[in-house]
Amino acid sequence: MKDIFSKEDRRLEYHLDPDQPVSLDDLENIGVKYWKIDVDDLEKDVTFTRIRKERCYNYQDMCEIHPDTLPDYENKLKTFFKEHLHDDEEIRLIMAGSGYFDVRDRDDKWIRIEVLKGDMLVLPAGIYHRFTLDKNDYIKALRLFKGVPVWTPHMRPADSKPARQEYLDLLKVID
Ligand code: KMT
Ligand code: NI
Repeated sequence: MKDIFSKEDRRLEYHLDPDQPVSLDDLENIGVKYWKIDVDDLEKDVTFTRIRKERCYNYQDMCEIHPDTLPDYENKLKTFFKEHLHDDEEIRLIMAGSGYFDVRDRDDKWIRIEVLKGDMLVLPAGIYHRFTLDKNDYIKALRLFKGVPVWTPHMRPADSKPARQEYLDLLKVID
């Protein structure tokens, strides 16, 4: 993947040459979790109910990325696309629209994860990542959290953060 992005370029699909599709096992191997959820009937979706309970996700709100609904739209998008990590998991359930989460693999190379309606993704605390809209320029996502939400991004380099060290330890365990 090219690493210098214009506003348009970063909204494109990216493939290695030759193409190398990413499997759910590849994601699991770096601690990223994924489920498919029926967002048209969320409260009846047993997977969603189970995950929320098991993982203690007791907070949720809706994040709609559109110039009319997201205050400070342009700056927020810029920040989402700067490589960063969090002290906590980043949990998103896509209700509508689409976009890309880029995460670093074990070799520090980017993996581009396309998210669509019904995709539920958990990025572990301490993983370097970024987010961009795609060419459709719209996404609506449910943000979940355990406890009082903290969305603070720590821009790379953030290697001295405890969450980073804990993530590196996690990688050793799941290898
Ligand atoms: C984030 O933290 O990158 C976001 O909330 C992106 C929008 S949710 C798909
Ligand atoms: Ni983030």
